[in-house]
Amino acid sequence: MKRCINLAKKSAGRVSPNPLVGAIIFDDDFKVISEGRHEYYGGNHAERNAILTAQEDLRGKSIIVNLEPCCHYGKTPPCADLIIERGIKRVISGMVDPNPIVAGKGLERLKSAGIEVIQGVLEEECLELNKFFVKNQTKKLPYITIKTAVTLDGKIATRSNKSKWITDETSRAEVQKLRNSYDAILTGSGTIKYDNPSLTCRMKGGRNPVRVVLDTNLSTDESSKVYTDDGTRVIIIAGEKVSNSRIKEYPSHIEIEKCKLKNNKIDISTAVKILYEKGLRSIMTECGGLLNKSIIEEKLADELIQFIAPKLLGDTKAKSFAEGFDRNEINECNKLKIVSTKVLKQDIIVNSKFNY
Ligand code: AOF
Ligand code: ZN
Repeated sequence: MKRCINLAKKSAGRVSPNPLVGAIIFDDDFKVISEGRHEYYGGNHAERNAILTAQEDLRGKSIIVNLEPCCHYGKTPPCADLIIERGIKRVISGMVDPNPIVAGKGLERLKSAGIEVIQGVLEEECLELNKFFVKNQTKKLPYITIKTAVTLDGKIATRSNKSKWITDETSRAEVQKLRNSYDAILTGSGTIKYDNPSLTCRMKGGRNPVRVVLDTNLSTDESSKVYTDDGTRVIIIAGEKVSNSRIKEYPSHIEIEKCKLKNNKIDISTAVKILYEKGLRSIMTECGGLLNKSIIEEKLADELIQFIAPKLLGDTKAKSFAEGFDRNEINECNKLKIVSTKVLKQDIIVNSKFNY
């Protein structure tokens, strides 16, 4: 199953809104006969690819797949039927498909055909692999990760908004990998003005994420790097009151959506729903503390990834990655669960999940 998960990961950033799936066919001596993965949206499912690449008769063989085989006619016919047709005798599945049109029915069909089914192998790892898909299917919302580069005292910038460079080049290379796997990067107008980031993916073989800027009053400069037309989608979510003449001043490849306001700022819950409807199923923020705070306050954030540098700013006016809460008691804190830590060259990555 670990091999299956690693195989599936090779398609990171390529299959959205579909899940990451790998499948391996093997015989009773655990000799691998073939493997396949879902490579791109609309393409063959992993099981079909594994079955089609096999050079031998599959009767009596086993297939292991990190997601329950499907039983529906979508872009391709049901994988469960193909598995039955080829005489495979055993299916090992990592997790039940949260998609309501499958949801256990794929495994049921296999069992009714007399196939041995083992379900739930490395289930936790499989759920983590497809965390975006699970959130989308169960909540009809994008999976949202807050990404930060902070000092040991949790600061992302000085009082004059200088943030280059808190973390080192090893951390920044990791960020490139993340950009490759999320559908979109979300930022705010302040970050565009102070940092002028490009938010592209410079990883070898990577692909650019969609860039999304929340800009209530359309105050960002049209020539900002984030608005460069490099063939990837760029979206601005603006306040409902912006004028059409101001909209026309932006380059024509930019999609500008008007959004309802809350306390004179973009209503983040509505903005996130707009982005989901535009097909964005996983979003990573690279922004200032006020936008992150709104996302946390509205219980929209799923995960926090902190790149922590061994530096101390120690200035009360320095900027935090989440700020603006009015809290007097420790029990008002947001509670998270740390899921992993990793030491890089000098910096560390702390990965936590929100627990509302
Ligand atoms: C995939 N790849 O390897 C498996 C999937 O739109 P379709 O026809 O490709 O169907 C997508 C659904 O198929 C998806 O939501 C999931 O429930 C199921 N399994 N999907 O994209 C795969 N095995
Ligand atoms: Zn399928």
